[in-house]
Order: sequence, then structure tokens, then C-alpha cells
Amino acid sequence: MAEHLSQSELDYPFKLLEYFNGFRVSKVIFSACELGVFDLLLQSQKPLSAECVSQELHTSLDGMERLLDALVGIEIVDVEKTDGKALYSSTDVANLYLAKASPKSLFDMIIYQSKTIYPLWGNMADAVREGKNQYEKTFGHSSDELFEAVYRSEDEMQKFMGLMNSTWVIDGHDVVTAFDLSPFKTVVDLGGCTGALAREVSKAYPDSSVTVFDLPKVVEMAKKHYLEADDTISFQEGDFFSSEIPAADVYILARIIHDWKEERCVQLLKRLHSLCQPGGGVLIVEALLFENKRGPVMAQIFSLNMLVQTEGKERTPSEYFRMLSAAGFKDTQVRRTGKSYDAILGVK
Ligand code: SAM
Ligand code: ASE
Repeated sequence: MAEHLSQSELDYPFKLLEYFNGFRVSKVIFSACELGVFDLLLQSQKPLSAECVSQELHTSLDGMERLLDALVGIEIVDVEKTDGKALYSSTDVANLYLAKASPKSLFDMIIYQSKTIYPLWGNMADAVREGKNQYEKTFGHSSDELFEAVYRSEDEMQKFMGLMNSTWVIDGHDVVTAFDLSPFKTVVDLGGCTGALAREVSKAYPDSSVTVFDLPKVVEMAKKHYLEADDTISFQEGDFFSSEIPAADVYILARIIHDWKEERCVQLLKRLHSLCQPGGGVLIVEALLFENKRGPVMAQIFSLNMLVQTEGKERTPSEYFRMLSAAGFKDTQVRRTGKSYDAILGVK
């Protein structure tokens, strides 16, 4: 029995215990973000005591001291003890990625993970049992239309758009340069949300015209909250399943296919195939699974997230190739970026 375990694993299941603790580590970071700890530490040019942080952020001293200490334990915050007094300061990583005001901030991603994804994952066992998303059970919102549940309030839509927007701060450039898109002079980003990825396309290919196509209320919100003064992209509203889609040399589908069941994906890809000129195509951007089912763990976890939150899943390159080929695309290629999101190009 258990003869394949090493002595150290028999003595102490280190990795298991660390994994069990994962959700609590997440909540340490999420709670610090929600309370504004990283913003305060960034603003205050000097290290701060727990008393000072708790007063500024209107929290208990005891709670804040424990939270700061846990942040030190996971190496997100630094501490120095002088004359018996602990003074806390942010690390460079926290300043760059966790403070709200940083241009590379993942703050919006964290808020969505904490407020929406975390409660949904509370029903993961039910999601696996039932094979469907847990919106109704978790938030009491029932709807047959996926994005009516995802966007169940204006505040929730804003949070979701914040999550979508923040991803491309770290993966955007790699994803849009995985393939040379310069031959494609008109680009339409279907379900392009806030325009974050479209702006990366426009930056990398300044000669191309780039349009974001999304649902009317999403476009309205994007224009209200995300429009940039010198924006080089434009917006068009519509439904990619049912309304007219503008002509383009290449259609980007970033995190669209993984939201839906296979039939709807092929239906959408067929529509795009019929709109494409020969030489035109689609760029699918997703977190790709390995063919051998051994990872990456991030994509496997994302696939469970799609179960708990959508009608879709994450797929392997061959699964995308099969759908593209069913829709008529002949020439298909994959490029992995080494980050969370990868690219697949299908040409007509
Ligand atoms: N492409 C963006 C990204 O990767 O950051 C957003 C991906 S998000 C998961 C899916 C997007 O598709 C949302 O912006 C949503 O509003 C949009 N969407 C969903 N159903 C749509 C439809 N029927 N027509 C147009 N856009 C749709
Ligand atoms: C979707 C993407 C996401 C729909 C819902 C989603 C993500 C979170 N919720 O198309 C992004 C990646 N996954 C995680 C867990 O962050």
C-alpha cells in the first residue's frame, strides 16, 4: 500500500495541505484589495504600523494586524520590526499589480473573483453533479440566456467588464502578436467588450482598422467608462448570433467559443466563414488545454470555471480545429504564448 509515495510524502502531505489552504490564501489577497490596503501602502511613501492602517481604513486593529501578517507570510507585504514595533510596506509586485491606481492593476480581476467567482465555486460539487452553471442557486437569478445571468445587474456588468479588461494588461500583446496579423487590414473583435484587446491590436498594427462588436448595453457601458480620448478603435453594437456582422479580413473571438456549447460555436463559426473572403479568417483566443490532458493546470481550472459560470468549457487545439473545419475553415494553426491565453488562426 502506498509504496509509490516517497518517505517525505508518507510523513507529511505538504502539497495537499498547501492546496487545501489555497482558497484562504486567495481571500487574504482579495480582502486586502477590497479594504484598500495596497492603495494605502502605495500612497504613504513610508512604512505604516497596523494601528495606522486600521485607522485609515476603518477596520479593527486586531483584524488588520492578522491580515497584514498573513500578507507578509505570503510575501505580498514586507515588515520591519524596530523597537518592538512592526512597520508594514508594500512589495514591488503589490504596488504594480494590486494597487488600484497602477496602470498594470489586476484590481478589477480580483474584485470579480472575490464577489462573483468565489461564491459560484461554493457550489462546485453541485455544478459537477448537475453539469450546469450555478447562477440560479448562487445568486437567485434565473434566466435561459447566459449573458442575462452574467449581466444580472448594471453593477455586475461593470464588474465583469472590469475582469475582462484587466486580463489583457498582462496577456494582450503576446496574444495579438502570436500570429502576424498585419495582412488583415480590417479587424472586428466579436464580443470585444471594453475594447482592451482591440486596443492591443491597434497598437501592434497601427495601419489596421479595428472595430469592437458587442451587445448594445455592453457597447454603451464601454463607451461610457472605457473610451480613451485618442482612441483608435471604433464600436458597433449587435448580436453575433442573430444580427448583421460587419465585414472584416479577420474576426477575433477572444474567450467567446469557451462560453458556449459546441453547436452554437459551429453555428457562429459558419456565419463567419460565409462572411470571410478567401484569405480572411478567424483568430480564436483561449486558454488551450494540452492534447495529452495533463495541463496546463490554469486551463483545467478555467474549464471548471466555465462549468460553474457558463455553458462552455476549455478545449484542446484539436477540438478547436475540428469545429473550425466543420465550419469550412481549411488552413488552421495554433500558437502557444506561455501565458494564460493562446491563439488559433483559421483561414478560409
Ligand atoms: N472578448 C473579450 C475578452 O476576451 O476580454 C470579452 C469576452 S466575454 C467572456 C464575452 C463577451 O461576448 C462579452 O463582452 C459579451 O457581452 C459578449 N457577447 C455575449 N453574447 C453576445 C452576442 N450574442 N453578441 C455579441 N456579443 C456577445
Ligand atoms: C468567460 C470568461 C471568464 C466567462 C466567465 C468568466 C473568466 C472568468 N469568468 O468567458 C476569465 C478566466 N477565468 C478565471 C477563473 O478567471
